[in-house]
Amino acid sequence: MRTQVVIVGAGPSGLLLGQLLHKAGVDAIIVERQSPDYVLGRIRAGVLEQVTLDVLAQAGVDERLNKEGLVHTGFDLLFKGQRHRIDLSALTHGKKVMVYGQTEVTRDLMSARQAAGLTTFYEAADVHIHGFDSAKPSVTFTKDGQQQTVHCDFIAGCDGFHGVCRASVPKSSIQEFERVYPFGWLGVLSDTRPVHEELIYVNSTRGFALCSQRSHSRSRYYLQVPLTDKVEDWSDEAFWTELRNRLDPAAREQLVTGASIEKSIAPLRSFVAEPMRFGTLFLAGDAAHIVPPTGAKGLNLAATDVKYLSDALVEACVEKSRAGIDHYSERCLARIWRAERFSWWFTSLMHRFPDQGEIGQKFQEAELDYLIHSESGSRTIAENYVGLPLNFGE
Ligand code: RFL
Ligand code: PHB
Repeated sequence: MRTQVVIVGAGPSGLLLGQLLHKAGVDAIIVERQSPDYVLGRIRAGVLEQVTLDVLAQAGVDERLNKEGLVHTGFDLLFKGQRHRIDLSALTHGKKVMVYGQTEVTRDLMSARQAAGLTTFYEAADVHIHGFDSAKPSVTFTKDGQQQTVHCDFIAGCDGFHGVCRASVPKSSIQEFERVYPFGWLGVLSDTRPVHEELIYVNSTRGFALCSQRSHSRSRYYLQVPLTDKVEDWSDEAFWTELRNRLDPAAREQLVTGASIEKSIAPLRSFVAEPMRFGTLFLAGDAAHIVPPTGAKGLNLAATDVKYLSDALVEACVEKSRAGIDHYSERCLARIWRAERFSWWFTSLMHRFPDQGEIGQKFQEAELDYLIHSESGSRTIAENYVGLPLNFGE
């Protein structure tokens, strides 16, 4: 088999790249280790920046999103038992975010790919990449017991943090930066009315909590938990009791509880691999970087990597220009480090660290108090949360 680009991974990065390349007339095949249902079963991101919405519109997958997505113009910070609104729109000249689950983005991209009749190999085993230090790379895998080889011009590594692409790069060619946080997020999805119309980010002496949502009748909540906790340790009742304990009295009153339809624990880490290009191999999304989810940046960063990568690959395949691919890594990394910084900072401000002590709690509360009362402080949070413009710093 031959194609112009092999995309490894059919998560949001891989599917979005496939769609953008298709729109520009570049052929691509996607190879994914899991089944479509497995990919759709992973409950992850919920908040999309305007830049991401623009890329999804360019890919032609914004119809349902525009109908069903919830526009949010602010969120609440809760600390010392009181809630304070960060008015995103007022602080950023009218910008806003959209609450629309990653599962739905993925579903829309899958449908568009299927409607266009494009090739995706799901449940591909033993995926390996070869020859990416040359102009003739290839990807091999086993599908239904048959060994397959796809020859191509470029490989896009969209295979997430545990994928094969980054792992195939010689250690001497890549530098990795990492911080693992001493806690995780326990997430619960439930078909209950959200406690509030906007998101609530909670700093409490019992640890961080987040009240998010997927629709007017589906809630998504998170609790900071020790890394040693297991999902089985947390009954639904224990989850609701602990969430209630971290909320303010008004929210506690409004909280509607019900059976969980998904419950999982995610570890938190900051991670960046540099560079993101190795000859004819390009990394994008979680394959190259991870942010702790506090700033809601992971999927949004994946979307901008993919925007830059599709522009670069189209330039290379259609216009025969190397400018885009030569600048890909540098362009992405400038944006990535800004989002890494914001996500690390917001995580540090909102979570309880094992060694912070009472003075650490006081420092966090004093910083939050400063941020909500200072216009420049509030604006700093708001402009990072809605997402920096694509040309920031250029
Ligand atoms: P994914 O989604 O991990 O997809 C990678 C795909 O590659 C496949 N794969 C392979 N395929 C072939 N061969 C191999 N050897 C392979 N190895 C792996 C995998 O099966 C998978 O299908 O990476 P991608 O596409 O880069 O997308 C990144 C996003 O998923 C991620 O950044 C976000 O979910 C992060 N995130 C959030 N981001 C936001 O922008 N806003 C949010 O509100 C937000 N909330 C979150 C989050 C992530 C969370 N968790 C669970 C880490 C909340 C949570 C709890
Ligand atoms: C979510 O709804 O899953 C979500 C929202 C905001 C975040 C992280 C996750 O910061």
